[in-house]
Amino acid sequence: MTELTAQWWRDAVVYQVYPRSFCDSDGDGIGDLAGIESKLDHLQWLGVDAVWLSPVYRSPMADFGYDISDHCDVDPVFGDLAAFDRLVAAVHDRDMFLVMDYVANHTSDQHPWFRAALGSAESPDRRRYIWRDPAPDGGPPNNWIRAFSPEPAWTLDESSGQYYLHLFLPEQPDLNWSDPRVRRDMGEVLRFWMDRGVDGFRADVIHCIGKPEHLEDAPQDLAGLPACIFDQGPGTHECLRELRRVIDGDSPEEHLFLGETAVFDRRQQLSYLGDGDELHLAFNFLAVHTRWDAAAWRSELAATYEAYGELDAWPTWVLSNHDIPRQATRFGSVARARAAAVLLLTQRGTPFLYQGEELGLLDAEVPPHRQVDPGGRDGCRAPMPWSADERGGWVPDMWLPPPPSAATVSVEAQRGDDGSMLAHHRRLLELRRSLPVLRSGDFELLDAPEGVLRYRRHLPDPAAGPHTIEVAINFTASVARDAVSPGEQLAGTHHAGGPSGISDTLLPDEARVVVP
Ligand code: TEU
Repeated sequence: MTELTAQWWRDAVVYQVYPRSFCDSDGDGIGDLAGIESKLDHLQWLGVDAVWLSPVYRSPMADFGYDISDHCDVDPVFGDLAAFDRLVAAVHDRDMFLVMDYVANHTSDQHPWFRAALGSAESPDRRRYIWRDPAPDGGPPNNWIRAFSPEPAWTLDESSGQYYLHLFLPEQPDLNWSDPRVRRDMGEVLRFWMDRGVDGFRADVIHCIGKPEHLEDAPQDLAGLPACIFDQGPGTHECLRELRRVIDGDSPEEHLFLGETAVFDRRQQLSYLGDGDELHLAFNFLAVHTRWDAAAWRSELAATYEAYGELDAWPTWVLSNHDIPRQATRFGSVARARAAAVLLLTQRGTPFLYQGEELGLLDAEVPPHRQVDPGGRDGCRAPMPWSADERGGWVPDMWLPPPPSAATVSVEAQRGDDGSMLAHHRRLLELRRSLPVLRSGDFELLDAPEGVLRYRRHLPDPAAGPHTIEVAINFTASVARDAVSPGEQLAGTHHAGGPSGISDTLLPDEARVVVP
């Protein structure tokens, strides 16, 4: 049974499960909670410490679960509350933590709150959402654009003659967090799931929840961009402090409050940590959008560690999720993704892995007649291949087509192969778990030849293991000399480990972790 320990996330690697695509236990072509439970032994074998579940709440699935119609129930496609309770217990039995998605910015348009709000400007439920009269020309109240397509973030409710705000789909109306009932009820949602045993929340687009009272037009330089990236001002911070108090409850620092701060301004990202009284962790999406280039990563790492260091804050590292092309696809090769795993898992901060990343999955090519996501993100959501057949063990009418080459890029094909991407991840996770210097040591960039990123992790007084570790990554397709200190190799893309790393040369796409 998991002992709740203060700030457990500082020592953890978190694995994101996208439940629809993880494992299907009942053969309906859609993954479910019992399927996830059946694969926990595998995740434990892999060596992750926590599982973050994308939404499993009751939902009409206009945005595949990010449109919630009941915050206190599980959608039947995934199972039921009893299956959820079994999953929590099974995760804890394996000494892992369970983090749940928390979608606070909006609900489904099928949520009873929104059904009650519709139609009557008099209903007290009306104020749970954001309504405005039309502009003088009858059009939307301001120039905000919604996510996924360049259309207004407003939809007219014909019966009342007012528009409601939705930063995402029209089926995802934005909640009004200045309404005390929204704050109270959404706090209760957190308590409901903490009472069921969850260890924390990944809060969806949480930077959006406060809204300025006067929803003015976006300035010209932001006007074409989706409004979900805007800084919504002080209202959000006040809400975050309130939510943090709920999450802390009587046992502060035991439940994680992680924000999907999908913004591209570092200061804005850090602002959601408050004075240590808002989010515990904020996703760093600047790293997600850093291209595969040594100089680009050098400056991203330097800027992140400097900014977080000044605040004594704990960074996060993530390379992929269910919204963006996978890194094997994005960076152009599995060999690069293999080096990227070394980069990700040797940082100071909490790393996140997205299901399938450990196999080096590529995005599926989804033909137009199979596309289902209104945001065009089907490719990275293709079902996880477990067995070495063309559908990765899924039934023929799986909800999305499989990723390419399931026969070789599957758990079954890779588990017994010491040279596989899966084995590579397992070794890196084991190394991180066994070496305090990799988890909490300082970070320092070292000089390196062009195209190579080289850094050192150092722990003045480690509880166990070496004090200093060096990591070197060759981002290029050429051999790089004088690129890494000779020394004992602990892990790497090309050699599993052992006393092989005596040369200072890196092969193309090679990454090495050594004791210099
Ligand atoms: O994503 C928020 C978000 O802003 C993006 O990452 C989004 O997918 C991108 O702008 C698309 O172009 C979160 C969830 O991760 C995503 O799956 C949901 O669709 C979205 O919120 C709405 O809940």
